[in-house]
Amino acid sequence: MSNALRSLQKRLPSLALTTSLLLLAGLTAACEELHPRDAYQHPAADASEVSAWFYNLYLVLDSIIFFGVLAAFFIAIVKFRKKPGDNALPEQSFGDSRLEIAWTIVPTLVVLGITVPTLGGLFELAKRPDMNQKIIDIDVTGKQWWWELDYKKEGINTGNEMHVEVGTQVMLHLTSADVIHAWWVPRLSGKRDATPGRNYPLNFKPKEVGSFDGQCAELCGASHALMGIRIIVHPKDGPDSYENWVTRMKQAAAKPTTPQQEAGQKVFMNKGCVACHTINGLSELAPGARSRTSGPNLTHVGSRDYIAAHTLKNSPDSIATWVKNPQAVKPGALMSNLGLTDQEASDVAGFLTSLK
Ligand code: HEC
Ligand SMILES: [Cu+2]
Repeated sequence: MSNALRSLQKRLPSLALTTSLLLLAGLTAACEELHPRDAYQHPAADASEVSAWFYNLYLVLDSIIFFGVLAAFFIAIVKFRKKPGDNALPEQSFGDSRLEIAWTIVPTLVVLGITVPTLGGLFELAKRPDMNQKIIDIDVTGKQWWWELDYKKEGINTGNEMHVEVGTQVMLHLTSADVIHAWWVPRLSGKRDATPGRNYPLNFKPKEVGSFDGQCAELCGASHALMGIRIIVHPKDGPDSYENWVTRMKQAAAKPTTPQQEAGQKVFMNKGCVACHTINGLSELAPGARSRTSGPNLTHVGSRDYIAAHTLKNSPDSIATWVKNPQAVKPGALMSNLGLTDQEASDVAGFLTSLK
């Protein structure tokens, strides 16, 4: 045995101990603060509660195994360490059927203990919800690099920020317009692919009012990392209720009230924006207009928390930055750089911000 190997062998126990302690410290630190995408300690819907239950089950089972193996390891290195002056060959053993049976049965039981409940969980998640209750149906289309959200029954088309109601069943119908994307808002449900030509369901019932962030979970091109999601869960009553949001969204866009907003509206109508974006009550007035969905519907863009799929906090400044050079914000963004002047950019930003 080389010297290096021998010294490594000597240091092995302390190395193993340090690694385990570090791991443990990392785990406890991770448990402390509420991360916006932490599904396992703070699930906020029935579907994510199922995942959280399994996460915790595996955590317990795996910890038992991990610490069991670690204990056996330490016992072995202490008990069977070479004693000074003892140069005899250790006792040689050749096969032990009790041991072999044990290490066949125990892992089988562990695997079964994980598989059986997991299958139950899969069926639970795939169950079609009771259709005799209020259901919010939303067609979700993944696009490079944003999400089109279509509420067919309500007649609302919007992007990136999904609004739903606490305690009400949500049914998503996921597809894609280009490559494979994946919908993932961890605190509300597991991941589901959005695949071109397919329609995959994803069901959940939110239990908590608030904003929940997510992310496209499939490597889908240059700006995959900038394809975020936000779900806003509204209360059932009060000024901030889901029904009030629906009523607001069904209204046509606000009319410009200041000279800057008027100038901005002209930029929108004359600089090519209508080729890709719809503003209900306005785009129809453009020559040859029809509903355009290659870019997000902007009828109420001023009421979003973020723009460009959770990439920039919504503000007049960030809209101006975005429209002046989308690719600088989001590499490969499929919005043309229309060469707006600073004035045009800030006018159109003022106009779009007013569309609450
Ligand atoms: C070639 C099509 C196209 C044209 C033309 C276009 N856009 Fe876009 N726009 C897009 C796409 C695609 C996105 C989504 C980009 C992303 O998030 O990856 C977008 C996003 C936006 C957003 C952010 C919306 C949100 O909710 O995230 C704003 C604001 C916007 N465009 C304004 C404009 C304005 C103003 C013009 C005209 C000066 C314009 N766009 C011209 C395609 C276009
Ligand atoms: Cu994607």
